Amino acid sequence: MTSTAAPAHLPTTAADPFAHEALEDPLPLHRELREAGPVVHLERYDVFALARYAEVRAALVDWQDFSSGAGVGLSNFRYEKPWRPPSLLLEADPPRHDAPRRVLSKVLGPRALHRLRERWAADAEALVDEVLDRGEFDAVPHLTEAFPLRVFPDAVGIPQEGRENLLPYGNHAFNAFGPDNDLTRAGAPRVAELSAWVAAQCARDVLAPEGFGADIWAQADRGEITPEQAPLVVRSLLTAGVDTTVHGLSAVLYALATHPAEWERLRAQPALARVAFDEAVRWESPVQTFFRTATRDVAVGGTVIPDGRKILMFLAAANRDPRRWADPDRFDLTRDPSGHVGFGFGIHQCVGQHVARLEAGSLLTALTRRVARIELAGPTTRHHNNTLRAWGSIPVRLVPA
Ligand code: EJD
Repeated sequence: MTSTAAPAHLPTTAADPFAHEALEDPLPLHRELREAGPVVHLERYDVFALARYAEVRAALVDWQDFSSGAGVGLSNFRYEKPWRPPSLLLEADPPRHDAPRRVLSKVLGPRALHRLRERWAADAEALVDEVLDRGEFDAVPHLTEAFPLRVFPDAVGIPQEGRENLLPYGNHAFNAFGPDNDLTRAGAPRVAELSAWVAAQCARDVLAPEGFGADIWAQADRGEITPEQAPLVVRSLLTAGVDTTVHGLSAVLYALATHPAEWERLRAQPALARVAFDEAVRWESPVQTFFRTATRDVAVGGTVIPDGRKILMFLAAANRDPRRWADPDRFDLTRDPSGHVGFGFGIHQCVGQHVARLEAGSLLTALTRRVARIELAGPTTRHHNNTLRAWGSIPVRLVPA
């Protein structure tokens, strides 16, 4: 790949946002990048970084200049072969992006969610009863992984067998947006097996007669997408729908366990569940970063990003930019977190965000009804991923109400 020398006035850094030190605690790097300027050159990968709210949001909205079609990872599909057939939604620009997006936004829309509401509320109450019996336990496997795995694969309509593949597949897909580092390489041995399993779940005759999967195929019958596109649209659900919600739930649970006054506020006012989840998505940014590719020489903050070059957008840094947020490091249920870029912004903004909010709302509501206190019961550990900010372990003690 050819590279144009960065303009002399462009701030530059040798920092590696995908190194373990940065993944363990990215906040110092995010501050450094925001303060360095509106655009910063990342020497190590020879890419451009945006870390301020205004520039990140403007780039997310400007899909014409900041394209997704060359991939939203470091790998530039103009020059490199993607590790799997590109997503029809995520890794596509208009007009090709639009029909698959319309289909998924209908399938995951208010009518579908209305049908799931009561069932998910009951599933959440049953799960919270189970963990209350445990008293002290690790909230990651037993709560924040358990709940999405209990409700989401059934909602899609995939068979029981092999569901243990969902998290490892997603974990690898999100690592693969980053560089070819130890995390990405660690996933490589299972890529073929996991990809084959995921692809097999997307076939019409494997999917249950009712569910998001069947609904996607029904849209193909109506001519909204082609029968060739349908399996890849199902694949998007299976790729983006599990790890993201797991880590979003971990974020809100950790936030509430470590902010007892906010937990009390939520218990007193359970209608704040959605604010709590969105504030946790802002505060933690489970999806930390992804890339765009410049489609022409594009001016940002007094520098020019040349055509074809990758731009790394720091959603997490934007979500704590003091230029936009008062006291940004504070997890605060009295703030209005709307406008955060944790779900992205513009035409690619998370199409599953209402599903995620329903999952979180169901679980948080069940917790507020049955639990008086959530306390950390031991040291937490992070799970490192090139794209996702995740907890590996959150030992908690739940005190029943
Ligand atoms: C994603 C950053 C897909 C897909 C869609 C979205 C993501 C990943 C995969 C969510 C990326 O269509 O396969 S946040």
